[in-house]
Amino acid sequence: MRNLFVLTAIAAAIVAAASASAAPAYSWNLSRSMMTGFNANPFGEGQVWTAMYDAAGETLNPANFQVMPTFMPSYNNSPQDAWAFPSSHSLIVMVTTAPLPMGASPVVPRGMPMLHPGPGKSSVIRWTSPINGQVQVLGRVSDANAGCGNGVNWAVLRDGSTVAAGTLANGANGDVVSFSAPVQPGTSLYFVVSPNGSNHQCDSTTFDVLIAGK
Ligand SMILES: [Ca+2]
Repeated sequence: MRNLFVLTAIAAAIVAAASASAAPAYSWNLSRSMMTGFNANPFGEGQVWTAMYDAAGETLNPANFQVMPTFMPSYNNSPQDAWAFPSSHSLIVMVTTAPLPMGASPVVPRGMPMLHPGPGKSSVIRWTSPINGQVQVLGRVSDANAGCGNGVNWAVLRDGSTVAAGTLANGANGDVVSFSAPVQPGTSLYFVVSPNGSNHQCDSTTFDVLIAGK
């Protein structure tokens, strides 16, 4: 009887191990990816994420999106690692590596994805699907710096189509993004922050994103 119990336990463990390898967790957490491999671009497990910018301005057209060229750890001598376009002031995609004080605004916690557009240019994070199925997307976008400026425009695109969009007043906290969409390998979602006209000052914007697929 005792041997039968042991054998049953071993069999159950084998089944559990087999199912664990056969059914990977189809979830992608932008913060987790940025905290564990942001020194590459694309980045994250499976390299599904890419830090980008809109080379043509604020077009919301993925044909104009280019890969951010330069990794800048401890950007501006502050606790944020960034992919940036150094010759275009403040055009950056970043993650906080420690709590980041933001003047009059709440401190941004460690591990928060942030985008900062440049003058008349959007910053972008792309997620490219490795699966064929359906994804549920949940995000939260917030103007992280009330110190100056006129707020930001944000958008989420699925390939060339706008799925969600909004405007945040200066310092506004914040908008929720929630939708479900079909995807195939190569389908891209784009998380875009634009400067709201040409005023990009104090446009640091948090963009927390979880994508769950099945
Ligand atoms: Ca602005």
